[in-house]
Amino acid sequence: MAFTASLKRLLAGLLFVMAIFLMILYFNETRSILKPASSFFVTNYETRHNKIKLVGVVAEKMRIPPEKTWSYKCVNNRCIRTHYSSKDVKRTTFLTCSMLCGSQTLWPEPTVKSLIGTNANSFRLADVKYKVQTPFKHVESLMENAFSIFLEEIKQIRRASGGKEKSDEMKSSTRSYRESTYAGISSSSSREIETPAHYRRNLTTVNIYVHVIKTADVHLTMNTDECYNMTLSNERQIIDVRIYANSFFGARHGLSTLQQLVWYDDEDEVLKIISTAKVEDCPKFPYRGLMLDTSRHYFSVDAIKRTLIGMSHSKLNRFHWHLTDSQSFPFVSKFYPELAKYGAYSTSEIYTHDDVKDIVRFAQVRGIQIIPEIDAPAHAGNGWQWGPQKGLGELSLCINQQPWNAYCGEPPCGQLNPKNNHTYLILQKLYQELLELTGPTDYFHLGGDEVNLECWSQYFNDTDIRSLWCDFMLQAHHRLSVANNGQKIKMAGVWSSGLTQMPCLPTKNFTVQVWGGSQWPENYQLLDAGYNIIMSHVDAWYLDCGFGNWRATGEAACSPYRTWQTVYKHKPWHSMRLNKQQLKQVLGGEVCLWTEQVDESVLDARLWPRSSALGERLWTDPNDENDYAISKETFKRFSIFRNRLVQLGIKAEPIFPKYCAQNQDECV
Ligand SMILES: *[C@@H]1O[C@H](CO)[C@@H](O)[C@H](O)[C@H]1NC(C)=O
Ligand SMILES: *[C@@H]1O[C@H](CO)[C@@H](O)[C@H](O)[C@H]1NC(C)=O
Ligand SMILES: *[C@@H]1O[C@H](CO)[C@@H](O)[C@H](O)[C@H]1NC(C)=O
Ligand SMILES: *[C@@H]1O[C@H](CO)[C@@H](O)[C@H](O)[C@H]1NC(C)=O
Ligand SMILES: CC(=O)N[C@H]1CO[C@H](CO)[C@@H](O)[C@@H]1O
Repeated sequence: MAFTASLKRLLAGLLFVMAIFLMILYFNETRSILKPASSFFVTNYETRHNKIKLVGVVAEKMRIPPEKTWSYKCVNNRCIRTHYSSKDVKRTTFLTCSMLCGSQTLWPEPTVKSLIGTNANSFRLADVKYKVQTPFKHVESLMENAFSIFLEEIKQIRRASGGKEKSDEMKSSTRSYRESTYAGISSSSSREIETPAHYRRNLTTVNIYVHVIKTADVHLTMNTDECYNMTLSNERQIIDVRIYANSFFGARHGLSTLQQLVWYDDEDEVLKIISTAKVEDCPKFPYRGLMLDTSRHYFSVDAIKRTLIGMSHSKLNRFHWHLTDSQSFPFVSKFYPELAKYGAYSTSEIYTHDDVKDIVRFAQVRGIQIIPEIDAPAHAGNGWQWGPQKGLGELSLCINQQPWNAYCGEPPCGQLNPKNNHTYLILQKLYQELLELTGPTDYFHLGGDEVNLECWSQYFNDTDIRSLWCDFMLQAHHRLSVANNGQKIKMAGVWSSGLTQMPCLPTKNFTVQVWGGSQWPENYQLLDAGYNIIMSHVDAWYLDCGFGNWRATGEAACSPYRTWQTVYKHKPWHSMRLNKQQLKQVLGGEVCLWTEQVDESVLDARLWPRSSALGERLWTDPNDENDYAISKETFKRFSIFRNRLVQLGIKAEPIFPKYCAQNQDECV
């Protein structure tokens, strides 16, 4: 009794505190609804050539506590956790052990060759020198920006591990110091107390030379050469890093690999880098995508940037931005602002031209192309209501019509009017401004999925309603060329559907993003018809699945949850036994995050680290000997990579208990 009474009092107290907290939140919220940037801090870079804002977005309070109670020992290529008691021997941190003991830790694993040394040097950021050698000015300035990001992220990693900005300066206090260059770390020899001057002598200068040789192109295409090779060599107190690539994109991948050879040692309070390495690396697939739906829920520019940061480290290179759908229309068109006015969830849940430009530049310097999609003709309702008022007729039909399940796949309904010429003009203008914002491309997504014939047949009595879809897609495709200054865009993307089985879209001009099951016959049918395809199989690469049914009717078609192992092990080109020609038609794959049940508060956890599993599947396409098990070595690398994402401010899901992260191989 007494217990429940005090419990009640405690609960009442808690409720009161929460109420106050919520009130404070509310008042803060009402003041700055637009960009909830208060929890983020923002760093700007300025380049020599022009002022570009390359905002680094990192969660401020992301801290990984140093594990002062444990030291790690390399035994038989495994790091063994031991209790740390002796205060006169320095502890070996988990990362320092893991980076130098056993198999290398790069994610995604390099494809051609990777020899990673097992020695490390300590360095200060101030002693990192950088030189880019390229005849191309644009490449040079982008590489410089990429390098600034490299430095800034290393600072962030240090900060997240409890290191201070100051530690880049020389320490003034005398401190115990263990050898910074490890010659096999299983020895636990310690050194005497050393002076700061001595400490300085043991720091290495890191010279990074980047050579971009062949192409001036700074816009990603399906043919971009993303290969690079990299060597790290160590002579005395100098480490020379040489990165060779044919394009900016290859060189940037090299820099991102290099970053994975750097870590912060929270015992020595110093940054460390592997001292010797040789890497040759080339992606297996040119299209390595991640799709985010910003219509079911809105995501802030900061949240999208965080997503791009995760992608850049996972070597994913296409951000497919499912910008609009029938639920909302957040894009503010210069030509037709009515679309957002009638279609956005609120006046702050919008993307302006400046927002898109900001995101495009943020992505480009991270090696990522932005591929916007205005889904059409289906999945277009809210935002398109104003036609009749402006004398343009019905632009979209069945908007919000009930019962929804008669007229669309999910509420609310809406499907563009295929017989209104104004509808096409609006699309053309939207394509035009999006192309201006995202830059030259050889691939543009037209949507095209899940047309509901019942919706249209209420209005039209054509003998074959399906041909309305063909005509619509061909007209949209024509308008795309007009929007692109009359220049044809090599490939237009459409989602697969029953309609892509009709041979009406020319196979040379359309690429089909296959989202049906990996066993569905459409996979073969589309390949045999001659289409290039991008795979987004619902049974492996849909990240929104497994969170139950969000509506009263209709089955939870999408369950269960796709684990990172499912994402990783999905290798359809293998299970489908594709021949050489068919394999050539597979441009790559894409994870999709539909956001009926996702908003910013859970975004990171839905995407990461599962999307990174796709990163390795498409970059490396590792040949697992055993189809059923994922190797211990993969678990180790993935766990370390996931922790890197956390250090960078991404709230990635853990893949197992922390005990298993600390005790390599013991849980798998
Ligand atoms: C590494 O890049 C350089 C410069 O392109 C090239 O000469 C060399 O052949 C490359 N090495 C390999 C193994 O590809
Ligand atoms: C539709 O509009 C385009 C310009 O956007 C025009 O060239 C074309 O003639 C129009 N077609 C019809 C049938 O009105
Ligand atoms: C249906 O077709 C008939 C001619 O076959 C035409 O007179 C009528 O206007 C059409 N109705 C609609 C809704 O298009
Ligand atoms: C379709 O592709 C072919 C071959 O690349 C090209 O010649 C043709 O112009 C394209 N058509 C359109 C409408 O883009
Ligand atoms: C590990 C390492 O390089 N330690 C060196 C630190 O500096 C002293 C003095 O220069 C050398 O004797 C150590 O070998």
